[in-house]
Amino acid sequence: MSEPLILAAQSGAVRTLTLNRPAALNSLTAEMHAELRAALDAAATDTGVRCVVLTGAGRGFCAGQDLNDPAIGAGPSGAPDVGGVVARLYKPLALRVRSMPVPVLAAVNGVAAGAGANLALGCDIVLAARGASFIQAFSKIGLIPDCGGTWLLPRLVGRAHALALALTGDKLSADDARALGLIWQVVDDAQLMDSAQAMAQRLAAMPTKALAQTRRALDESLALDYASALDLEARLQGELGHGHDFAEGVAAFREKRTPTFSDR
Ligand code: T3D
Repeated sequence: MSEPLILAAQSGAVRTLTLNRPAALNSLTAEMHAELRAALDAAATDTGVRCVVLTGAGRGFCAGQDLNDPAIGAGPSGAPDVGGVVARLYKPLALRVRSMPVPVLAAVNGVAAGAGANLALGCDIVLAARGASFIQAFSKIGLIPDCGGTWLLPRLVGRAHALALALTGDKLSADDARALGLIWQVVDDAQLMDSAQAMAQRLAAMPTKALAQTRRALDESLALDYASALDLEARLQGELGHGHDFAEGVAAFREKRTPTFSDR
C-alpha cells in the first residue's frame, strides 16, 4: 500500500498535518490536493481539534505545484489549463485554510516555493526553521503568484517588497522573511517542531471561536472603511458576548483561576 500524501497526527487538541512527498519537496499533485482538502475538512468538523499545524516531511515544506503531474498539465483540448487548475484546486485550498474554525499554524521546515510559499503565508501564524526559505517562483516559469499570493504579499510586506519578491523570484531566507514582516518567528532548525507544538497547544487552550472571528474581522477590515470596520467589530463582539467563552473568561479572571474554553 502506498504512503498517505498527508500524514495526520493528534496531540491533545492539536492536529498536525504533514505534506508527505519528500522526494519531490512535497510539491502538490491533484491527488495530494484532494487529501489535503479532506484532512482540513476533517479537522474543521472535529470538535476535538482546536488548532492545526501544517508542515512538510523531509527537507522541504512545499515546492508548489508538481510540475510533472500529468493529472494537472492539460485541459480537454490538450492545451495547458493552468487557470482551471488554479480555480479548481488552489482557490478552494486557500479559502479552506483561511476559513478554518480553528487557528492554523505553518511550521515551515524547509524551502517553500510557488504556491507552497503562499500556502504557508495564508496560515494564521508562520513559524520557520532558520534553514527554511521562501520563493515566489512563479515568474521563473512565466506565471503570476497564485494560491492567494497577489492578495497576501502586499498586505504582509507592502507593495515595494511584494513586487520585488514576485518579479525577481529571489529566494528569501527565513531570517530575511522575518525581518520583512512576512512571517512571525524563526527558530533553530532542531527546535521547529517543539516550538510549533508549544505555540499550537497554547492556541488550542485559548477561546477558539474568538480567535477565528479575530482572523475574520482583520481580513474583512481590509475592504472596509473605518466606520464599517467598527460596525463589524460590534456585530462580532455581540455574538461572542453571548458565548460560553466570554462568560468563562470573565468568571475565571474574577476567581483568579485558569479558564476552560470550549466554544468552537
Ligand atoms: O498548473 C499550474 O502549474 C498552476 C499552479 C501553479 C502553482 C505553482 O506553485 S507554480 C510554481 C511551481 N514551483 C516551482 O516552480 C518550484 C520548482 N522547484 C524549484 O525551483 C526547486 O526545486 C527549489 C528551489 C524549490 C528547491 O531547489 P533544490 O535545489 O533545493 O532542490 P531540487 O534538486 O530542485 O529538487 C529536489 C527534487 O524535488 C528534484 O527531484 P529529483 O531530481 O531529485 O528527482 C526536483 O525535480 C523535485 N521538485 C522540486 N520542485 C518540484 C519538483 N518536482 C515537481 N514539481 C516541483 N514543483
